Amino acid sequence: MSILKYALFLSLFTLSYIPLQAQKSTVKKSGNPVFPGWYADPEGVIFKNQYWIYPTYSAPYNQQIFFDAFSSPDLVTWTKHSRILDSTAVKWAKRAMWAPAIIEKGGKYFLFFGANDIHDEQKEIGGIGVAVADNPAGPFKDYLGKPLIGQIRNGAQPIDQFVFKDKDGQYYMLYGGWGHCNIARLKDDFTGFLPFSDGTLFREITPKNYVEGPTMFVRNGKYYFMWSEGGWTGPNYSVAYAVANSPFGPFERVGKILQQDPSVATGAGHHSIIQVPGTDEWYIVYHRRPLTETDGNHRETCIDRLYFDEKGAIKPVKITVEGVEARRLN
Ligand code: FUB
Repeated sequence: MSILKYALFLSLFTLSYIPLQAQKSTVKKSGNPVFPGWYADPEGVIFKNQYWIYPTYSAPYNQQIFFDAFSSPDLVTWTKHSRILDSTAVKWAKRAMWAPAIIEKGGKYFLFFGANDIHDEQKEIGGIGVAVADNPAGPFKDYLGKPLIGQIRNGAQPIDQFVFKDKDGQYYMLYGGWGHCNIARLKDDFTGFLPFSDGTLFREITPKNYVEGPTMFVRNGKYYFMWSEGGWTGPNYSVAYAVANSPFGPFERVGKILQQDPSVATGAGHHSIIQVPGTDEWYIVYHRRPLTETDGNHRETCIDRLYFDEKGAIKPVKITVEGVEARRLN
């Protein structure tokens, strides 16, 4: 080979090699959405060193008759578990099966869900139900044979429940649509509720601008209460929060931390929070609508990082197309 030809070969080789190397050193990311399909109201949790997401199947109400779940060892690779709960296993649930929340207790997995989109408890059966399984991937069976909450209390539609375990081991349910949020003390076996000292079962803790989708977690001894604001079918759906010294508040709205970004997506809301156990690493799991879509149900499940400032305030979330870096659990 002549020197000229060799130089040409060398430069061509170098040119094609450099981008490949750069690509190899790029950190693996989840991308957003983290899995394909129209899925909303994602409940992100960790079971046995795996991440799990339990979303609403986002479709017209009469087609919302089952739940799929997704699991991942690292937030990047997701496995779909189809129809972990189906309306055929819940004789009172006919449609609009929404917004799952799940906890593990004593080796059993309890999946709480809304069903039937009730507006009048005198005329309709529905509300918040609970299903149980021996495995996070199901199959789940109806636990009670009837709704756990089938009434409208304090103006709250019985949907969008979240189950919160307090520091003393007491489980609470926070729930409610139509701009009202209630908290209730769950019985140990999740078959009903225990009265508060004033005899009531459902205590209203609604903060300013609350619409639906409550969730709660504790960090550094403080109770962070978060919720969705705006209308879920529109671009302005968003998430705000408050902080208190108790799960009952009082909750003074601090401000929005999740909302649309005109360069990324609209309607970012109805979220959940994952903390990597034993660390101060936090993720927000939420849904949003692609910029190309206006159909209310065209919602996708996404994950981004959640950060706090030095005073414990939640920093506004940067919603991304890239998603989060691979993060395995030990
Ligand atoms: O997915 C159905 C409903 O949309 C949920 O219950 C609301 O919170 C909203 O996200």
